[in-house]
Amino acid sequence: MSHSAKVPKGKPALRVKIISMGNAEVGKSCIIKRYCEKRFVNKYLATIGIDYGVTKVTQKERDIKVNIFDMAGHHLFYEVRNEFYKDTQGAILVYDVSSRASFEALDYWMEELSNEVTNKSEADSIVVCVCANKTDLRRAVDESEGRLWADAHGFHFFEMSALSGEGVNEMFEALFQGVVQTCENGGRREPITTQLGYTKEQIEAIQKLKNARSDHERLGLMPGASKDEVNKAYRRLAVLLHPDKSVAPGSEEAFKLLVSARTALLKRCQ
Ligand SMILES: Nc1nc2c(ncn2[C@@H]2O[C@H](COP(=O)(O)OP(=O)(O)O)[C@@H](O)[C@H]2O)c(=O)[nH]1
Ligand SMILES: [Mg+2]
Repeated sequence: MSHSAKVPKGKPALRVKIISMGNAEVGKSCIIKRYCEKRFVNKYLATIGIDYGVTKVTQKERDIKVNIFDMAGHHLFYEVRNEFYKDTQGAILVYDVSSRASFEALDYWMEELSNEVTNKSEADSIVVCVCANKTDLRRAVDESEGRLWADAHGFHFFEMSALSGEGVNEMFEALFQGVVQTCENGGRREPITTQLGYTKEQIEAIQKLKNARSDHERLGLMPGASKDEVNKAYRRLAVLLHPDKSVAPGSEEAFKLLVSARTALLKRCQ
């Protein structure tokens, strides 16, 4: 963002198109305003159609003119929205960590995106940053779940709060860097290599152990399950989640829940 950086000859200012996606009220407009104005605008004006903003940044000594199209999340505005997917280079795909539904809607948004761009190679060239917003609120979605989803799609992942400002700049930096890189690659997106070291199966097992309302449910058993069934279910989960083997966040806590559920169920089998 320095003004002194001269644009090297042969590298004209880049024009970049960024769009926002995600359910209504997840904080898309606030994230953009936070970045563009460096402050949090605590006013809620349901975006009608599209808001449009321009900002300038410098990335690798190259001036970039960023055009940000802030989309409305309501399905109602689909007719307005669909025009604007064309020629997109970067997207922020936002959900609210306090709303499970907004996280579950990410698949819908990806589908809409791939339906609206001309072809798959255009969709694959878009640099996407998944934004887990409102980390200042009580969580309904763990960081590990969000990371896993982003990782499976080859997207960047950032947790943030537009309210405190935490994480917002880092996300935009990565987004612009990714877009410039993609332009320099002739439109091919750099693959993101992450090594999470854990699987969807592990994260789902942890969530189930944490959220289940009974010990039977924790082990995935019907009431009245036999001793053998309890032990079998226990072993399957223990292999998945043993803290010595699993690096999935929450494994230790989940393993403790597993052990105590098994103990309680075996007592009832006597
Ligand atoms: N607590 C909290 N509230 C937020 C945050 N970001 C946005 N909001 C609030 O969420 C509501 C929706 O924000 P907005 O940016 O309009 O969402 P959009 O519909 O996705 O553009 C507003 O009431 C904001 O004040 C955040 O990080 N934390
Ligand atoms: Mg908005």
